[in-house]
Formats: sequence, C-alpha cells, structure tokens
Amino acid sequence: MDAERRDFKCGAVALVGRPNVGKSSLINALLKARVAIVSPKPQTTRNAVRCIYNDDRAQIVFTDTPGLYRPKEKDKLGRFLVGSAAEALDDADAALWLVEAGDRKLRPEDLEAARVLAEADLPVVLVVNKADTADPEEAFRL
Ligand SMILES: Nc1nc2c(ncn2[C@@H]2O[C@H](COP(=O)(O)OP(=O)(O)OP(=O)(O)O)[C@@H](O)[C@H]2O)c(=O)[nH]1
Ligand SMILES: [Mg+2]
Repeated sequence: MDAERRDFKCGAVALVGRPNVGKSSLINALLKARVAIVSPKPQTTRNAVRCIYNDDRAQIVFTDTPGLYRPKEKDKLGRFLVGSAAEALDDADAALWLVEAGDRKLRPEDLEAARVLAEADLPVVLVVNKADTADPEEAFRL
C-alpha cells in the first residue's frame, strides 16, 4: 500500500444539538448538496439521516440527527426523536455539538444535549453555528 493510501481516514461523525440550531443546514453546506430538510420550524428532522462525504484524504459518514431536548412523559414524538439522536451517537466515532452564536447563554435544551453527549463518551467538537447572528461588539466584551 502506498503512503497516500495509508494516510486515508474513515469515520462516522454525528451532528447533535438542540432543535433548530442548524444541524441539517450544516450537513448540506458540508456536502455541498441539499440532502437534509431545513426549515425554520423545530423538529424538522425526524430520523437520523446518514450522508457520505468524500475527499482525497477521508471518507466521513455524517449523521444528521433530530434536535435534543428533554421530552415530557406524554410527548411520544419527542421521546422517539431524542431516542434516535442518542442511537446515532452509539454508531459514531465522534460528535459535533452545535450551539448558536447569537445565544447569550446555554438553553435547557443545550444542557440536555451536553448530558446525552457525556453519556455517549465520544470525542466532541463544539461548533458555534449561525455565526452571523452573533453581535461582534458583544463578543469583544466577553
Ligand atoms: N441566520 C442563520 N440561520 C441559519 C443558519 N443555519 C441555519 N439557519 C436557519 O435555522 C433554521 C433551522 O435550520 P435547520 O438546519 O433545519 O436546523 P436543525 O438543527 O436541523 O433543526 P431540527 O431538525 O428541527 O432539529 C432554518 O430557518 C435555517 O435557515 C446560519 O448559519 N445563520
Ligand atoms: Mg434538522
């Protein structure tokens, strides 16, 4: 095997975060194709959707997941959605945790995402999404 092939990497990466944070939009941007449904309404993604990114150095199986939050006992849809996001993490080698740049602090749903990620025990990369919604003046004051 030549050196170039030995350096080739392959892995599975799950995108997780609270509903509406822009997970599906990021998947579409990474793959440069409209593979995931995007809408302004939360709970748009209903199943873990797998898509394959290829370049010269790697093949990455990205999984777009439903948004994480803590569903109430009677919220069957919510429990299904959160369950399928957690299952996607079982199959992943690493996770991207999306939060929104415009948020002034973490919301309860973000903390729920953090809890699920801690249970999954994977390498996690924090992604600050929707960079255009941040107030640059405020960022300097932090
Ligand atoms: N301003 C801004 N809006 C964005 C950005 N990325 C996504 N959005 C908008 O955020 C909304 C939600 O985007 P989605 O990609 O559907 O979010 P999601 O996290 O997949 O949502 P669920 O599947 O419901 O959990 C849509 O109206 C997008 O157009 C961004 O970088 N900046
Ligand atoms: Mg989505």
